[in-house]
Amino acid sequence: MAVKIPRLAIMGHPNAGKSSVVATLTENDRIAIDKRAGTTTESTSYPVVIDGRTVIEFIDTPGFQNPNAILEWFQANESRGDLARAFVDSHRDDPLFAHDCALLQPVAEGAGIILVVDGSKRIKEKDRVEIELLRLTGRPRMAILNNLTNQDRHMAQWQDALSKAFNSVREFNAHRATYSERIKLLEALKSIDQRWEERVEEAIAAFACDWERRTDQAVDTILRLLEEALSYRVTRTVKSGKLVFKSGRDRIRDEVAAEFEQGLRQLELDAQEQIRANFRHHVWNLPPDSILNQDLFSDEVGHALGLSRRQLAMVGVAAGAASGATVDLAAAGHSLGAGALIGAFTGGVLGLVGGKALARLDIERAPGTQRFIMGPVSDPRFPFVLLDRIVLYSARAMNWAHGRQAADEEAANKVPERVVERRGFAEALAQSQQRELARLFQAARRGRDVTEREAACREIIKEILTGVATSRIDSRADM
Ligand SMILES: Nc1nc2c(ncn2[C@@H]2O[C@H](COP(=O)(O)OP(=O)(O)OP(=O)(O)O)[C@@H](O)[C@H]2O)c(=O)[nH]1
Ligand SMILES: [Mg+2]
Repeated sequence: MAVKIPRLAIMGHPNAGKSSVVATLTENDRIAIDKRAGTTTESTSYPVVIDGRTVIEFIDTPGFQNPNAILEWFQANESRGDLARAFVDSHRDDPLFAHDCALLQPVAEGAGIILVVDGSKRIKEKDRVEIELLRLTGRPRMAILNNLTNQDRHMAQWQDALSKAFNSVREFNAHRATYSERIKLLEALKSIDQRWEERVEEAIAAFACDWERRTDQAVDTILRLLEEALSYRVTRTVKSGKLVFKSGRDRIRDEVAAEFEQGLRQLELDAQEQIRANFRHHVWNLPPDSILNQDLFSDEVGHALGLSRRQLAMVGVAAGAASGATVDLAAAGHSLGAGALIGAFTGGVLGLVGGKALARLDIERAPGTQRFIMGPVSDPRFPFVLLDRIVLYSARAMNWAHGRQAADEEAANKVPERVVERRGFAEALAQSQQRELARLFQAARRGRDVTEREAACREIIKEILTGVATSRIDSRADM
């Protein structure tokens, strides 16, 4: 028999977390998940399509309706071999078993089984019935222990009961699983049926390739954001008549500064949107105090992210020396957070703002008009803050399991508490890497060709992103 795409039916009690597992494995956050039991009422197939090719397929199911009756029938007919198929064949027209036939249909057609159990609950008789029933189907089968309420005391008992009946038993948390944990689960699928090995290998390779491509796309988005933000300017031409009084000048200056800030915020939002879509998220939950909820120019963001003053001075001087110009970065040692900088905007219509401002304002005078030009960003700290924030956002997009959706994190069954570091990523880079980035920032700010600098920075940013998507979720994703 030709080996087809691996298909796996996800079975288990109502509310065991079946749909959550499917959503996480297929990166589909549109699958209905709810704290009430009975959310899934029909079996639905979710193929994973990569490059137009289905590599694996998961079938979300509502679980059994009459497990006792099925088990009894299986036990009475054990000699008939392929029991799932035999059961479906002989109950096809029985309305009492319409639901169970629909559930067993994919299994009858050869699908493997993933049983999802809530390992935090005690094993009950009906669990044993289902375990035995699934064993008797003879299909390749894996059991997933989803520890919904973080109670370990029944886990050993589950392991014991499941390992006797399933080819593989794994702990898997549909809310916390990272990319690498998803891959590990797929790896384990290889062992549940040798005939699948090659196809599962292929599926894993496709997943890995796709992830790499998405990571590269995220790096692209980040580089573009930085370059666009650093070359961003706002220009406003005003009739001189409107600038006779100081109040008029101040108003224009404030408006131009506000537009400048708003433009930068929008660039960040656009980049976030691309990254969110790249990692296929439609919903997720940000804790109210998340640094991603704070304004880009707030003190809190300015303090938590970016380089320390000392680091900045170190890379600033070096970058300046290398390019023969020290104007921008020499002031680095004195700079405050980005938030303080824009607040310290005092240049007025005369234009020169000084080392503490986000950007300088120039005014070009022509007969009858004046042109206000704000930008590009001159604060050497700002691009590092922006980089840190978009990396944080990416970390969240990469690590937020799709089955978690916008789960109520205050619920009793929430994920483990962790101490969240309130620090960015740029600070932890090697000085040579910080310097490399500072050079790119400076070139972008000066409107120079950045292609030459980009390659090294691309690698640095990719290294950061790769680092955040390992088996342990980087706690900073919760910042
Ligand atoms: N904390 C936590 N909650 C989870 C996890 N997996 C599922 N849940 C929650 O458990 C509840 C049920 O999840 P579903 O995925 O809808 O369960 P189901 O087995 O598909 O339920 P039915 O379709 O009703 O049979 C939801 O409130 C989920 O958010 C998990 O890994 N951790
Ligand atoms: Mg469901």
